[in-house]
Order: sequence, then C-alpha cells, then structure tokens
Amino acid sequence: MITPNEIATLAEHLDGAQRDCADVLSLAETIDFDIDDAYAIQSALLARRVQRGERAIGLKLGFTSRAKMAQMGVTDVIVGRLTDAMRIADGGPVELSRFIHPKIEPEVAYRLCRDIDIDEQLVDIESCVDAMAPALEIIDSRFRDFRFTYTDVVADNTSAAAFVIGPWQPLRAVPNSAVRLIAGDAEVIGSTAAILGDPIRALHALLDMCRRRRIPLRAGQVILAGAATAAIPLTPGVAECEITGLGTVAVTAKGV
Ligand code: 0L1
Ligand code: MG
Repeated sequence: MITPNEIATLAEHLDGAQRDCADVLSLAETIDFDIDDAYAIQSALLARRVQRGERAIGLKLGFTSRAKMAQMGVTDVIVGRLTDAMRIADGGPVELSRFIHPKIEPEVAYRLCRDIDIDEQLVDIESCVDAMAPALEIIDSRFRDFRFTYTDVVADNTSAAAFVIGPWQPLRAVPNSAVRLIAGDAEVIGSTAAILGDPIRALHALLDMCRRRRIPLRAGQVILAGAATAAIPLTPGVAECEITGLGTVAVTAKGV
C-alpha cells in the first residue's frame, strides 16, 4: 500500500507522459504498489482530467481475451475510464501527434440507458442497455515499448487514449460474428467470441468490477467490451472495422 501523496505523484507522472507524448518507464520497477493502489492512481488520473474540464462518459474493459490474460498472468479483466476528450466522430480525423505509439483495436460498444445501483444484487445489467455499436479503441500505453506490469497498466488507465463509436443500433446477439480491421497495410481478422466468449459477458464482468472498485454506472455511459483481435499500429490514413451483423466504424489518422 502506498500513501495518498505517492498516489497523487504517480498520477501526475502518468498524466504528464500523456500530455507531453513522452513515454515513461514501468512504475513497478521502482515502487512497490498493489492493485488497489493502481486503481487509486487511475482514479486520480481521471480526477485530473475532470478538473481540466473533461467529462467522464464511459468505461472500458481490457484483458477480455484468454490469450491476453495468459500473457499477463492474470484471470481478471481490468477496467478503465473514458472521457469526452477521447471520443472521435465516426470516420473523423485524429492527429497522430497526440499519441506516443498508438495502436488500434476492434471493439463492441454498449450504451447504458439507466443508472445502476451497483449494490443491488438482482440487477439485470442486460436490461439496462438500450443500444450497441461497432467501435474502435486507440490504445497508447504511456510506458516505453508497451512494457508494463498488471498494476502499471491499471494505473495507466488501461492504456486508454481514444475511441470511435459506429452507428448505434438495437441490442442483438453477436456471440461469434466475424471482425475485420484494416489500418494502412495491416489487416487482422477475428471474432467477437474473442471477447470473453461472447461480448455480452463483458457487461456482467463490468458490473462485477464496478462493484469491487466502487465505480458508478450511469445512464448514457458508453461501455467498450474489449478487443476482438490483437491491436495493430495506427498509421496515417483510414482505419476501418467491420463486424458482421453490426456494421462498420472508421477513423482517419492524420500526420506522421
Ligand atoms: O483495451 C485493451 O484491451 C488494452 C488493455 C491494456 C493493454 C495494452 O495496452 O495492450
Ligand atoms: Mg480495448
């Protein structure tokens, strides 16, 4: 357990890395902190953004594939925070200069239509969702070469940097839909089943995490369920994702 002062200092350090687009070394190499500390640093990071005028508008899950969990040696998903400043319009431009070493990954997004009492044990989270959409997440670890520990990445707001939501549509089952992401010369193909076996399970995992981490769930929040394929580098040009049965979503990366 680290002190409140250390939490504030580490949040300032990671916030500075993001704002200056300057990578930093793993925190875990120099300071011993646990997963509770990591979520406290993440909350302090969000508070800094909110103080600058950003609005918290959603949540994201990470480590939702078995391969990623195994790689990190964990059995839990991780949760991060999304703000309005991270949102890019579908098809719209994003300057690469605002990132350190961005990667892009295909996601499924859900939208909450009511506030959820996270202490209500019988809540049916699926009935609290009114829409879903194809989505893209841009991840940009603040750690050099994406080299981090489990606690590092949680503290670093799960590498969250930006996201794009495609056209919202009514909730439907997409347990095993084909996913194709093209960005520059790179192409990845996968399935929505890579997201916890079925992306709908991400909602239940999210509720569990929000209960454990005391994160509120509010009407209108956007939820990114997790990556359906490995992330690929975001290079200049259009990156487009198509999910069978859900449609397409795109972003146009500008600059070098
Ligand atoms: O959204 C994600 O699944 C990424 C979680 C953080 C891990 C990474 O930066 O690769
Ligand atoms: Mg993601």
